[in-house]
Amino acid sequence: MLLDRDGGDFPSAAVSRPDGRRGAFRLHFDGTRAARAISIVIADMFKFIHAADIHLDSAQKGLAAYEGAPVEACRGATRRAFANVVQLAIDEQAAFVVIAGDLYDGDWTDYNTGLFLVGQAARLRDHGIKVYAIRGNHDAANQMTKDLRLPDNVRLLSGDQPETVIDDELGVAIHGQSFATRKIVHNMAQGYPDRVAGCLNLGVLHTCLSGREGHESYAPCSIDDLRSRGYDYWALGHVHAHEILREGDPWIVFPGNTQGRHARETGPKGCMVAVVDDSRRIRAVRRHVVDVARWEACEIGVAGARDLDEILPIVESRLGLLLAECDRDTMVVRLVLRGACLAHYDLVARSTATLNEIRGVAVAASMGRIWIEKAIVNTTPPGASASAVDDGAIGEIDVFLDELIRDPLRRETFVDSSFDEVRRKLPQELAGLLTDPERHLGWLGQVGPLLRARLDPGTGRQPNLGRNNLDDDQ
Ligand SMILES: [Mn+2]
Repeated sequence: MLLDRDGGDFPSAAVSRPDGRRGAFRLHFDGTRAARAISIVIADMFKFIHAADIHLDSAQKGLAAYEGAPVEACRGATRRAFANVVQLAIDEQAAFVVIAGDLYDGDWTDYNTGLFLVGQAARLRDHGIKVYAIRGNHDAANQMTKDLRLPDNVRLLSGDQPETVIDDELGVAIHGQSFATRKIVHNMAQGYPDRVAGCLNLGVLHTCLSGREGHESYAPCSIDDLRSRGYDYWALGHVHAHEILREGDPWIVFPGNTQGRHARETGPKGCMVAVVDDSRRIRAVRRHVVDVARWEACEIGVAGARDLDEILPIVESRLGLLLAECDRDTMVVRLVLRGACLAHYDLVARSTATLNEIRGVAVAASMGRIWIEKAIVNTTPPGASASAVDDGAIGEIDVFLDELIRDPLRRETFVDSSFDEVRRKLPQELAGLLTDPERHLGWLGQVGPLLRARLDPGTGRQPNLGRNNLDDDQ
């Protein structure tokens, strides 16, 4: 049996007791006696896992459109990340797993999603591990047209009203409520039941709290609402970025999602392991990383670079650093180039070639582990306001573009009127692309250099004129 040091002088280890309860024993050495007496102290303790936003079978957005993208490596990433959660629960001998909503990305396209979950739940059941789950906005009851019976170790909490499940054996009360419909805008936490005396009290809730950036107002509530319930740990879901809002009295935790799904869900993704001591108090909470394909954003300064040849080695060394820090099999990187440089004109005018040169460097430097999802060119011409010296027609255009870039209101009015006719002719799903302000900024940033490259012989460059480069990158 493996013994590990438990922060003190005595080795200890988790054990399964004959009565099925989990505990820990510590060996106490009495050094004063010639023959050392060893006593074994059994202390009740258990662990639980808190995960949320698994989004089973969610697509990895922004990959499929490109030949050579690691679509295969990323397909099934959400499944493998969840299998890692299950394996973690088994390795940690957890008593139960809490899933705080959005287990599914939405309605299943077929039964395979559900069958996968049945298989994983059965793995947990075979190790005596229970699952307590609620539905979130993505897998709200009214969103799901298909269903499967789950193994009996899984308890899905009601969407009709908040309910409490008590595990007498462990002395745990789990309070929670599923989303019955996708859009729940009232404060759910206020209706949660009172704490159960003598138990460890867990609240499971899918919420945006009081509005997190980029999230709509789902079941909003305040930290005070949560504290007022008197629970020990709030297992939250919905916000995909990991955040610990309180470290005790009570613990309030967003584990974040288990697998990033697009370029804005960057960095390590995982779940929480909580250790509960023999007096039903949470002794420790730690995070465990489970994602399999890592999304990263990487800004690279290329100020002063004269051409792409000078930029590629800079990119290569930065990607080398990223690679050294990441132990996942696949990384998907959105790259942003910044800085005033002569290379700017070429980068913008030949954006497709630039992107693919950079992809080539990434693939070569990483043995195929890194895929560049996008290379966004946010460079500027050399000399901060070089355009100001140009008082001809191009100079006027530069000034106008500059104003649009600086003034959001004017920009939106301009874009609205310019795109009005195009928008009416486009199918709705494409027309939506024209309303994204970030996209507008990106386009405007490219217009000046493109015009300059095409019209101004002073730049000495003749980019290929037959291609429309405006929609390449943004
Ligand atoms: Mn979610």
